[in-house]
Amino acid sequence: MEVSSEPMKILHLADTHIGYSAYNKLDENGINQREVDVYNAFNQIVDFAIEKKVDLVLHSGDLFDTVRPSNRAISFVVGQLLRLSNAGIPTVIISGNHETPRLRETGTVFKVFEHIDGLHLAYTGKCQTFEFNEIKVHALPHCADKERFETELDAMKPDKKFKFNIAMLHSAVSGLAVFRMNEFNELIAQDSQLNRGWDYVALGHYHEPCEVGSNIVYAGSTEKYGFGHVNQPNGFVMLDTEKGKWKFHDMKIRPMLDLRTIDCNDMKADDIASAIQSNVNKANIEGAIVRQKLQDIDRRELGLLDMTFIHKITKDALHFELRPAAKEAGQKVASQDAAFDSLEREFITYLAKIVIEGADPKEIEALGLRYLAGGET
Ligand SMILES: [Mn+2]
Repeated sequence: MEVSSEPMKILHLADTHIGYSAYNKLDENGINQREVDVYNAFNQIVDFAIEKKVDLVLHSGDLFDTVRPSNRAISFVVGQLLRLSNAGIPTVIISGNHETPRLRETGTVFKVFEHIDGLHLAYTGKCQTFEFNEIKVHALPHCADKERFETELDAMKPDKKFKFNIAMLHSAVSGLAVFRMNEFNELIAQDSQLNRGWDYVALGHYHEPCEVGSNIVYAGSTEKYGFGHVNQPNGFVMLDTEKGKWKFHDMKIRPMLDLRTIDCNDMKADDIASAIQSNVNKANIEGAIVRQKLQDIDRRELGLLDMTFIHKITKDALHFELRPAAKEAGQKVASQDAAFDSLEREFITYLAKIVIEGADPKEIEALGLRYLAGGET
């Protein structure tokens, strides 16, 4: 058999978090609008892959938002993977920390996809390799066990028999800079573990697209799942194996706006409402997800804020939230906003999403929060 030496166009994406939903707005079919937005982002990328006739799709983990996605989320993904399969586009997917069960007995949603033609899955906590002509993909999924992850990662190396070697993993990266999500079960790779002569490292986990080292790339997330990376672009990466060059493609998604923080010191409720109105008027909030931070607001004035008025001036937004950081009598308190993406909050959110076998979630939560407060790990 003659092996083709055609250069390949590879699409790298990650962190699609299918099944994520938020806020109260429903679409015309009664489905949570943010859940639909997250589906739409994935759908857009599959459209692009088919239209541009890409040769290979790599998904670097957190395909799903949870270990047990809904039937709707699963059937949506089956549909999209079949579209790629029917178009003759091979796809490699590794599991991420959001969808990997802690215990094997829980079973994995990835099993559902095993019979799709051209789909290659790595989800059993060990590195698997897949070959596409002169390209070899070394795919390391999330591991429930950190030591296992280290062992697998350390054993990975480019195969010189292939022209182009790609490593895929779903983890934080630590080195001169640190790229992490502060998630309870995240794994961390040292950048030295990634600098081993790979032609490309397709990373998932960190939701902001960025290059950690030469051709070591986070594709970023395809949507925004909170205000954590509010000002960062969302999309995917296109990689050209001939030139070894990659390019980030920005996608059009629903706007998320963090309005300018209002310093509420010495302000009365009416003045604060006017300041909010002024911020809202300056922004285009139609259909957007909007947050307004109120710094050092007096608790009394917060209680007097005319919420009917604020609701009226923000009704065109998909979602509008106020984030007040109250001022205690005579003393400044740390902004509640700082806690927004805190480890504690992340931990509680995470617990709510997972199923813990044989344990009381409330006890786990209390225990975890105690550890976090004590700085123990
Ligand atoms: Mn993620």
